[in-house]
Amino acid sequence: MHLVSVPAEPYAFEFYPATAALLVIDMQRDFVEPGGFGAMLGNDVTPLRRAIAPTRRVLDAARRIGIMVVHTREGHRPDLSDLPPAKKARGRLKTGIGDQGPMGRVLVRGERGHDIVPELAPVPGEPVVDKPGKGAFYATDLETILRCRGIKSLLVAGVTTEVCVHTTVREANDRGFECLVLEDCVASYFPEFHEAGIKMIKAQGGIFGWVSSSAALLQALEKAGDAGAP
Ligand code: TIU
Repeated sequence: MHLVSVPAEPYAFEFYPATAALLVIDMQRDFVEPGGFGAMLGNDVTPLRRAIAPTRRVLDAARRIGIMVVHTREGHRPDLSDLPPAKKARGRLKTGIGDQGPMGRVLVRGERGHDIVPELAPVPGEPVVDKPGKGAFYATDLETILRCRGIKSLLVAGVTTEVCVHTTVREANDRGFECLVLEDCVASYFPEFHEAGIKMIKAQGGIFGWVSSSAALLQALEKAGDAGAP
């Protein structure tokens, strides 16, 4: 099993494919397509869609090499019993979480809007973690799933940079996982938040993670000869 070394900031990110997982965060229609939750918050979804293609390239490589892939989805039970009243009330939205929107009930499990975009759809064997909050470790079995596979390193893609990606990477870092955030595979509705969010991760010696790109990761995997194949 070969060590993969990815040029990254603040310094090279090193991992073994057998103990790494690609974590694809909340690439759901509700965030990246018009008419979903993101749009209802007043956002233009276009910047988020730019993360789809590079994430797909990384996903293809992970599947080929045998790197574990885990998907997350933000959303709630149809009876909304796991929706905190404070989250429901937030934003004073005309159409909010649980209400009927153009893609079904907003951020509700089983609805069209809640599902992952077809380009990045999970395949059998890839765990999908449904989460009621912004962080993927809060009120989920993600940590158990990762520990059972001996995962130590996380390659992170998804949306949005400063909300669910940041919260999840912070949670992961506190639990001892090393996180490489792929700058072009994460996105925000706000370019300035994306930029600042990325800077925060890698500042202070990589205070809670590393930052690189999909191209750098793919090249490093190639250089290692896709050597982590189990
Ligand atoms: N609004 C926003 O930027 N994000 C979220 O509400 N959820 C996620 O980031 N997934």
